[in-house]
Amino acid sequence: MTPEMLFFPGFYRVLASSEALQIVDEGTKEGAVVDPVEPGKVLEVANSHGVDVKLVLTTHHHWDHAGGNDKIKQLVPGIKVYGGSVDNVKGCTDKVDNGDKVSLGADISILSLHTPCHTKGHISYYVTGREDEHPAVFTGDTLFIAGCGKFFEGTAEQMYQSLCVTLGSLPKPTRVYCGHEYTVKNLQFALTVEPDNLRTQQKLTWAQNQRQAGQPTIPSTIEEEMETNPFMRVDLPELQEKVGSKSPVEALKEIRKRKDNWKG
Ligand code: GBP
Ligand code: ZN
Repeated sequence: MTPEMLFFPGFYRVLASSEALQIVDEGTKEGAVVDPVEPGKVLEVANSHGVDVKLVLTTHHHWDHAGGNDKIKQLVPGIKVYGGSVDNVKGCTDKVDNGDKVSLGADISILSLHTPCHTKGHISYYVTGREDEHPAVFTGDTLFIAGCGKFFEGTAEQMYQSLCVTLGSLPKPTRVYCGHEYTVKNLQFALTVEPDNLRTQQKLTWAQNQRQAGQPTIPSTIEEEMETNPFMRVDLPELQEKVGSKSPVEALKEIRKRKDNWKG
């Protein structure tokens, strides 16, 4: 996929390519990269846009997210590499905890949100421009479009807190950038849980068209996820009922179990 300027002309923009997501402050051309697994390619894209990469935001310790950190440190001396304080992220220079803030360039603020369960120290990064405008969140393998990450290092209680409380409390228009393009499969699964959800049906048709045209289905928004992502809809009594559960956490556990066993 060729790099694309996805949105936010003005204070900042997000460059998305198959290699990494890049957040760029328009005023200073300073940039941050999220989970840069192939630093050579990432830096080539950054250079071609005149971007000076100052920092790395690592969502979690898995190699397909943190595996490029040592290399990018060699290529960009002095670069800061952020990662969750309890996640043991390769090459991490600056450990972050829930609520820690980092700034980038003139206008960008980055807030660390601890979103454990996929890994125990997983961090999602909430990014805003001047005056809290243009919110975006980089959710790694915690929140996928219409899905969520496997519970490798945590419980359904933790995933409920991460997805439905921490991420679910962000402003509705917040753009959601996740770590993998699983959208079509996730929406097909979502329809096994809620066959009559019109928004899910419509989004599946849209996502299939996007993929056929070689386009990404990312970003989504928190609002769209609340409408279509079964894992984020477990507060709804009708959804709990559909999966034979009596509480949000019990429903989340049941939906994850069904997804783990679903063959597609
Ligand atoms: C698919 O759909 O492509 N093969 C399947 C699933 C995130 S990557 C692949 C899969 O298991 N993906 C992981 C996940 O959480 N999926 C959600 C879901 O299936 O609903 N990873 O690469 C995964 O985290 C990894 C790396 C895992 C190192 C463990 C270690 Br250790
Ligand atoms: Zn992972």
